[in-house]
Amino acid sequence: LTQDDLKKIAAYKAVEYVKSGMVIGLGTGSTAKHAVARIGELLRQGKLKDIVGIPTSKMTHEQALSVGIPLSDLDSHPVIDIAIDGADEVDPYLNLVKGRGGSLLREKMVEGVCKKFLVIVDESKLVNYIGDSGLAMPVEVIQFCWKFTASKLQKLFEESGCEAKLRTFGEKKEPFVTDNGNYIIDLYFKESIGDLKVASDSILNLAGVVEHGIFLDMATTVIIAGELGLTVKNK
Ligand code: DER
Repeated sequence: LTQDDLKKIAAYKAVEYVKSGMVIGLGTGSTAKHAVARIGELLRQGKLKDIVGIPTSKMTHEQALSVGIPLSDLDSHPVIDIAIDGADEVDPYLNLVKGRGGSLLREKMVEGVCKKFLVIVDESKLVNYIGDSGLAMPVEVIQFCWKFTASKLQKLFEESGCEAKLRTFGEKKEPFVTDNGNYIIDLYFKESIGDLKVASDSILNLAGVVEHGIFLDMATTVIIAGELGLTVKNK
């Protein structure tokens, strides 16, 4: 089984929780993409009816339109039945790192108001503690004086050997701009950042910060697809 097969298996399992008439938060990334496609397929087959999708990015908005999912937004649907989304890291307490695809702000807004937040991952996303993967922990910041904000973030976690980098893309290393017109500062840690609530609050305390990619105590169910099969962990 390829990693994408595993992502698809987890995504299809999550869509089994979707019932006709529900308002569904549609996640972003290569795993959530399979869930969006599957919902569209079930709508076309008439196996699902009266679904309203709330996309978490422009990319997901486009994909959902292309597979025929009727869309709306949080202004019209401030409460969501189920959100389905991937994650970059999942710790044993079901805390997450998200945002390596750059959609963390809209994801956190949508997934923060849903009755059930189903996280779909392949087993490579499981970590012992947040930041353990050595991969980026994203922070969405305003563009104004981003260097100042980046240096504040780096200083905040200097005991954890933090390195703060502006996310860029392409040949010319252009700054990545989110759907919301902001920049992303990726934080890389050498050691654990300790208490996640303290870390989260201290990041959000910085005026130039919009949101960060630690999703604390938000997942209600994590669906993990591994070589040996599916595992469903509930909060
Ligand atoms: O960027 C994001 O928040 C994505 O949802 C990410 O957390 C998971 O993306 P993937 O399914 O492509 O690994």
